[in-house]
Amino acid sequence: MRSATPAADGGQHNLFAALRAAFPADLDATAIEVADGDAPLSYSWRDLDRATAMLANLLDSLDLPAGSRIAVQTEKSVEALMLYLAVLRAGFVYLPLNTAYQAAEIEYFIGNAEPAVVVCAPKHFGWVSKLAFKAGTRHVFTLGDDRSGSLLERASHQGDRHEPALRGADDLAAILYTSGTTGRSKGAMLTHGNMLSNARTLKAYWGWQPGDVLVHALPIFHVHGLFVAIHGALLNGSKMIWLAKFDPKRVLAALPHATVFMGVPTLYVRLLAEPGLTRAACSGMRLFVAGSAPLLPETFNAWRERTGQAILERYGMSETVMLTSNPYDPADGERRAGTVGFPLPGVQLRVRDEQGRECPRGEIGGIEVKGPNVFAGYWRMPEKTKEEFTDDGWFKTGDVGRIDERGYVCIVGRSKDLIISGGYNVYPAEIEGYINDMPGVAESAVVGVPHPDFGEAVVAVVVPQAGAQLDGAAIAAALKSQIANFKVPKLVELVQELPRNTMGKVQKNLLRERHKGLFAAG
Ligand code: MLC
Ligand code: AMP
Repeated sequence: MRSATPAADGGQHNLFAALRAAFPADLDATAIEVADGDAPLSYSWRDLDRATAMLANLLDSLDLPAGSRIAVQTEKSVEALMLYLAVLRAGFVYLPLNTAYQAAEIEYFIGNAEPAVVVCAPKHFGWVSKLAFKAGTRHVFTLGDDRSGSLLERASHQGDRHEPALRGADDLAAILYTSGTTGRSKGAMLTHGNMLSNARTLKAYWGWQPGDVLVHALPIFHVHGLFVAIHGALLNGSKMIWLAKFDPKRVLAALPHATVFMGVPTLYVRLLAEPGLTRAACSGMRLFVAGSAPLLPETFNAWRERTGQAILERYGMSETVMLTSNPYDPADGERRAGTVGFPLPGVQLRVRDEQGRECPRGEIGGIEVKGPNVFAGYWRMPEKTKEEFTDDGWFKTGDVGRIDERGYVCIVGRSKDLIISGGYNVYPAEIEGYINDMPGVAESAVVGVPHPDFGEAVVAVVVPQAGAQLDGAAIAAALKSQIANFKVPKLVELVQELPRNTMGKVQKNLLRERHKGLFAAG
């Protein structure tokens, strides 16, 4: 059975079809060069086309209902990228999962999304398949980072031609799990239209041009690495130099052969620690993009001093893909440290105070956005979706900021209780839940404090029950066996009580203040 549903306007809006149309005429040219494999390895555009067709044919052969979710937790590899593209090509819904997630986290995502297909690393097949079959998933495949596993084996029997499923702009392409103020993760539903419109906007705004080569060193389970970087390169028919894992020395070795690099601020901090980062090493580079977390002005300035290049900082979210960007073209203005630039063409952005009044320039309030990039809502959570939109249809980002006198957007904080560590989001409420469930714990508060490498680091402050003997390191070790490693507090402090205001609310700002120098550089 073909899974295609007619596009509402009869046209083809399948994101894959648009990316495929941008492949260069010479399909034998190199599309991806793996820079950190055991041996030199490259993939042509024809390889991408054929392999995604075979994988899409495999998905089609499974007789999945339209709109089926394909959940994927595998190490980064070109084949994992091909799987993403094949899911788009076949018209199903891609659900990427951070490789650090452990059983309890995966159980929640699979239970909530009810994927028809789960693809996992071969070494995790035992526990992942158990969870998946329990949740009603019919197919569990494996995919290793060395091209091992049942997925490619099964796909190898399929034909290498495939007509992309006809998809409307409003049809779902991906679900990204993210979280807001409270409770469990929510699946942000992104459509083909959301992603294609954003990719086209960025292609024009960032001046993607013939001959561009992207160094790809980010994970491929979040917006930055999966959408912004990959869609950018593919929509421009650009080669990618592919690193399965970020390694500053390998990035430096790749820069002379590239023109574009994208990273979270931690990547720039680590590159700056390399003596090999020089003006000469970056002389062929056209564009350095940073985002996913605030880029410190110190980092921006140090980078400019060392390389002669101004990092272009942009701002986005899982729910919206990219929202704002510092200018690429100097005619549009300078790149200003500490700002995330202007709303992208087609994106509307406003700042409102708590009474709902639009703030004048320079005043701080909640950032709200509108545009073709804004998601279709949270998966099976209509109430939550409603809460996150204003009555007049603007999405409340949960970020707090202002628009400066020249129109640049500055993010000054978050109304959502969220820590961003090395570009990964950590929700204090989730970690507090795990800690509070431990024997002997009365209560806890989790905060983010400045960290020279990760931007923010997770710190837990724990109150033992009367008479209980607790050990901070043991609490951290217990968490490490339960949750993704980047969520584990770098420090667990034991205290007799948490500071509270007169309303009884924990004063996290005081905890942040108390610990702000904990990881001070040097
Ligand atoms: C790794 N560790 C972290 C961490 N990453 N701790 C806190 N925060 C992080 N982000 C810890 C591990 O727990 C482990 O600790 C130790 O570091 C080594 O793990 P690793 O996996 O080998 O680390 P490393 O490879 O050095 O990873 C660091 C990193 C990675 C910066 C390369 O975190 C990363 O790739 N971050 C990018 C995230 C990203 O792409 N975000 C985009 C989101 S999209 P221990 O104790 O277990 O040894 C988005 C929207 C938008 O936000 O606008 O783009
Ligand atoms: P997520 O969608 O979960 O990956 O995280 C999105 C959040 O990351 C946003 O709501 C912001 O809080 C934050 N973010 C992304 N880019 C930037 C940036 N350039 N500066 C500050 N915060 C950012």
